[in-house]
Amino acid sequence: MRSGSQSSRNASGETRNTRNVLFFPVRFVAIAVSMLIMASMPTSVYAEAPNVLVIMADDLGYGDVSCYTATEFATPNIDRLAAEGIRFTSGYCSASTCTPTRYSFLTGNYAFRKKGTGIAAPNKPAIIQPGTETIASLLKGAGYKTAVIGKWHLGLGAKGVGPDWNGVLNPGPLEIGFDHCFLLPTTNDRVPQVYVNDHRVLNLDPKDPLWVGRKKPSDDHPTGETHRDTLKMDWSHGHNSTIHNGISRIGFYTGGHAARFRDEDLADKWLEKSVEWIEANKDSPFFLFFSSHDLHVPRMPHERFQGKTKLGYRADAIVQLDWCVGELTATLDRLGLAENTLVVFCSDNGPVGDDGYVDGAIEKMGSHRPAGPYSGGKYSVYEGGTRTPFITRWKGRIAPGVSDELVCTIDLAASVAGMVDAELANSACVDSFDVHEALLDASAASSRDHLVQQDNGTVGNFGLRVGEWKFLKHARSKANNLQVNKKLARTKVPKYQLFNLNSDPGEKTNLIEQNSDIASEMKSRLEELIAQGRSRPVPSAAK
Ligand code: NG6
Ligand code: CA
Repeated sequence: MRSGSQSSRNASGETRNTRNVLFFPVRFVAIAVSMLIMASMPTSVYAEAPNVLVIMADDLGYGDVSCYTATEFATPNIDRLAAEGIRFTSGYCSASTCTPTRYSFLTGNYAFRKKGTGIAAPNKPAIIQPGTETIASLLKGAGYKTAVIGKWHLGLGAKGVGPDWNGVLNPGPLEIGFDHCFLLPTTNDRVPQVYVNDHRVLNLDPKDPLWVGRKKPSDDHPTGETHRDTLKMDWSHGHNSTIHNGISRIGFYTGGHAARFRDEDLADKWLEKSVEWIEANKDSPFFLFFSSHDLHVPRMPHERFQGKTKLGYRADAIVQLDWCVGELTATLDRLGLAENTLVVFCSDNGPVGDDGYVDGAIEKMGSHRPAGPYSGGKYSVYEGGTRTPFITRWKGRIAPGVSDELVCTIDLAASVAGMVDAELANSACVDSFDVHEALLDASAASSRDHLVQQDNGTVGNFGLRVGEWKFLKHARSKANNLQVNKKLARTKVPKYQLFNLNSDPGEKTNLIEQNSDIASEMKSRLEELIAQGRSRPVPSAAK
């Protein structure tokens, strides 16, 4: 199987590389010959350079979809994806906040290795420097068309300068391997509420320039504090600065009125742009990073989804996300691409109840458990912070199943490189493991035997999972040990903890005293993984 797929990857790679450069007669012969070669191969083996569609949800927990543990509402489209593909029970993102997970998903490097990878502020310059190998640059190098549509939150603009909102927003995604981007540049709760199309803010009227800053621009500037009674959704903590669409945000901005979006329209816009881009690029291999803002606060789904569940806008936003997944897969079906597209569904961090707005998420939670059986959620290094829904589907190639193998969003870079046979330098994507065999086969073992989990930035809270064991190191005596159905609270935590995830998935019983040998071994391993600057082993021939 392995050697078969290896040679076919080479064959299909050559076919793709010749796609745009050959003149008609040569091209015709090349196509005819390659069709003959392909016809003689089993189809499942021929197509090892599929389109790649990564759908990343925002703040979606392990228990937030019905093919995992949700019972209070249904996510039929995500469930169908899982039923047609592989549902991973140990699928992770690498951090429990957005920016570090997205950084490591794209670069294949743990975010804790690089300063400045915590939750990015509105005027943050580009975090990933041009020249850095990313999942997008790897696939672009392999002949793919590449795009990111949706939430970015990885900074824009030059180091020490930041985004030039009225000019060219460079560097950004286009400088690290994407051919096209259509972005929510920061988060939906951070200013400004505008779209970025490639290098520019879309629909910006030069006569109404956009200003973004940390300080109130004038004494009479309306904010969530001064005009609280006008808000359509109140804030609970933070989020009390500039008001747009009846919702006050983090940070201040003025101008750019013609460019501003309505929160209710975001999901439709991501979809519209994605369908447009897929249609335009369906004849070449493509990589689309569909980066949904759902269900990040302010949770303000389109009117047609408001009230769809009994659980308020948090779950309504999940239903909206599920609808997007359905529309994306329907688009693949309509264009005949489902059997040539690997779809990966994942999340950027675990769930949170009240993340700064009064949207009833906690009050209406009822018996729903957003993190499923796990403790913690967004901001924490307990399993709930990073163990999230993780699904792969490739119709006709992946046999449906459930896998307990360890896989992480950070592995997607090396895995797609392995899948399409693109060369991955030892110095690139140093924490990304090629787990593509496990991603494509529920019975295959993952090449990843451990995973470091982090919270936000470089504070120093870590989790290390090895097999059934989970070791935690907390840098401070208090941490976000939140229960998702309660208000965010920092509680006292011991510096080190050890849990057996098989017998205690909820990480309730600290076994550090009883298993001091395992704990000290894992502590040394964690220190080593941090200190050695990489975790993917260098092949011995290259040492
Ligand atoms: C926090 C915000 C939270 C959210 C988070 C980033 C406050 C009080 N809290 O600082 O609302 O925006 O940053 O979320 O401002 S993430 O999913 O993009 O990482
Ligand atoms: Ca997030």
